[in-house]
Amino acid sequence: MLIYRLLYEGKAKRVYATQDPELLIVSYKDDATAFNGAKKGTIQGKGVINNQMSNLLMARLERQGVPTHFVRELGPRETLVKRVSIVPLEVIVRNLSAGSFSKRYGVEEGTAFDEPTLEFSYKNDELGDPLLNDDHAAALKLATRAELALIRGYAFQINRLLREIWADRGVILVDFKVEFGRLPDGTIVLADEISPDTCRLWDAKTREKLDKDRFRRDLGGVEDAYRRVMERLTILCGDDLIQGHTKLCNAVSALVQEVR
Ligand code: ADP
Ligand code: AIR
Ligand code: ASP
Repeated sequence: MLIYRLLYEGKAKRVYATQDPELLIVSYKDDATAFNGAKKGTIQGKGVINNQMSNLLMARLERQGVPTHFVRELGPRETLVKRVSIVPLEVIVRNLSAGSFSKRYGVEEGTAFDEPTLEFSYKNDELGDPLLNDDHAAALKLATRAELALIRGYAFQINRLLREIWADRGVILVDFKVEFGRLPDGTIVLADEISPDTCRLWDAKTREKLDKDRFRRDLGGVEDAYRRVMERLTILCGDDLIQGHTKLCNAVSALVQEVR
């Protein structure tokens, strides 16, 4: 996958075309923005962490039945993905009240909901990503009713799976934002990224914030939080490595027996 040209430079990633029209390369930057780009900065090493974390989590989700754009990690910051036409919706799932929900509805941050709650925002920087409901999304023809139902189902499934992964690592998944896209045949898949830029992740014991809120709110220790939360996740990577190693050993011993 050598030939590429820059198609789009976003706030956190660059997107390159490849010689295959159905595949793209995304490259994760250390640039950080908040409040629709009003606040700008750099989080050293973020691109590498977000790339690797997103890939680990997407690979895991894919194995558990959620179709994703992930194809293959190419480098510390670069990943090959299936090209999709992005559904211009920010799909947000919340387990505990935080951020804009707490502000909008006057609910204390950290209040747990009886069941996860979902909201859509219109992915449109000029309009400031306004909140919208299913009827608005259908009226604006952002997605069909059937697509909205599918996206909603996937979003809750992703929440169940991610919540469990993080709970096993002593981390509370407070909320997150995902994006979906359409493959050329219309199949809806999970796209974009899953990282501390797009999830609120709190230490389960201390409730310390281990995500982009440290940058948004000038809490300090931003790089350290990204590094620590990634370290927690690589324990999960260990499981996968052990599984891979076992498979390899079995294959080698089968081959040795065949040769004998
Ligand atoms: P933004 O556009 O919000 O500044 P990024 O810097 O993360 O965000 O840029 C990545 C862009 O690529 C986003 O607009 C995202 O919707 C889009 N994108 C993510 N995955 C894919 C994909 N598989 N195919 C096409 N576009 C994608
Ligand atoms: N998010 C929303 N827009 C961009 C991003 N990354 C994510 C936040 C948070 C969740 O969506 O990182 O995890 C809800 O954000 P908010 O600000 O609506 O409370
Ligand atoms: N990434 C978005 C922005 O630049 C929103 C956020 O993460 O706060 O404004």
